[in-house]
Amino acid sequence: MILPSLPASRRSVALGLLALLALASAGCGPKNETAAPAAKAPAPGAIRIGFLVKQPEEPWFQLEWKFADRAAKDLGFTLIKTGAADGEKVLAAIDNLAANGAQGFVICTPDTRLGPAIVAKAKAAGLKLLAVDDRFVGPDGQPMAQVHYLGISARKIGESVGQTLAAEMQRRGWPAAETAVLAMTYDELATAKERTDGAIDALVAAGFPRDRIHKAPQRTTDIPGALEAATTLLTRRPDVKYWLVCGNNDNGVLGAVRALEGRQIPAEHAVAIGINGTDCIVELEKAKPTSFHGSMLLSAREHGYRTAEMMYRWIKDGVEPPLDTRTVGVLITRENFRQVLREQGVRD
Ligand code: FCA
Repeated sequence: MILPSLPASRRSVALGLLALLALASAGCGPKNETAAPAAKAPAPGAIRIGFLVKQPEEPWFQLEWKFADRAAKDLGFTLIKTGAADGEKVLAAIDNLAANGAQGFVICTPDTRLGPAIVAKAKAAGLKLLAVDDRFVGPDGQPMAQVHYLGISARKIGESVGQTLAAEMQRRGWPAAETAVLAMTYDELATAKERTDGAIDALVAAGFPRDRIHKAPQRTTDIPGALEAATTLLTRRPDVKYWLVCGNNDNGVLGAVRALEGRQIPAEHAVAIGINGTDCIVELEKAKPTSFHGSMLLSAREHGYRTAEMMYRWIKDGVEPPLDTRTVGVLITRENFRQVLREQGVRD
């Protein structure tokens, strides 16, 4: 069962079923010894921590894993990495972690509405839980504030994208009447919506006309999904000469850049700024500049190393992590990316 491909109504039914299944396994399964709090903390070498990510093919998540691996090496615990692209895989992975003697896990869920099912399952298995990147959403559609979370300051980072786009437009002397914004959106995910809303609001605050801001909703958050959405939008707006591009992350913006190229729009007629800074390195290294101007580099170290370390301390010493931790982003461009990536330990 792949939930993201189901229509919205069927999806909520499927999610409900998953939640019920998780609850059922909590109540009716064989009596679960691990559900009771451990009498004493496990020895460091016996600590096993899971790290589940929704899109293991995305460089961002590979880097989170790389930093989590480093934490495991430094602190002496075992890290169990799993890619889980749908709800069924997530629930199976949690079972697997419990069977393998893990005491907790960090997760970027493939669907934030799986939150209640994941919480129920983790509780039944006696596993500690920390959500990273994408915050769980409860049945009321609100963030599950009681679930420990580390994510980005999404709105602020989006605003920086918008401010940078406005400044680049001004520097190039593009008239507003010939310029438009292409916002690659994925509003189903709160952190993604906050990012693009922030970028759009900052552009409007800088004086950009709201009616020249066009949203291209992505069906999937990978490059093909973005390419398709951007191509549809660009085909409908052949009159625009200059484009400013923002989006949820690097892959969304890269899809738009490929779509602009497909429409024969010259690289110097567009400025595109991504978020992550980790999935655009090849793009920034290209000898001939594309319209991909830069990206807000997030801290994969904080999201990978720090979350794993928080989980470790929680299991070993009983130190509960803060409920809500937010991280910042810094702009990287063709001019500074090599140096910043080196300083951040992303690249040697
Ligand atoms: C979400 C996005 C990722 C990354 C992360 C911090 O999970 O899908 O690309 O931006 O937030």
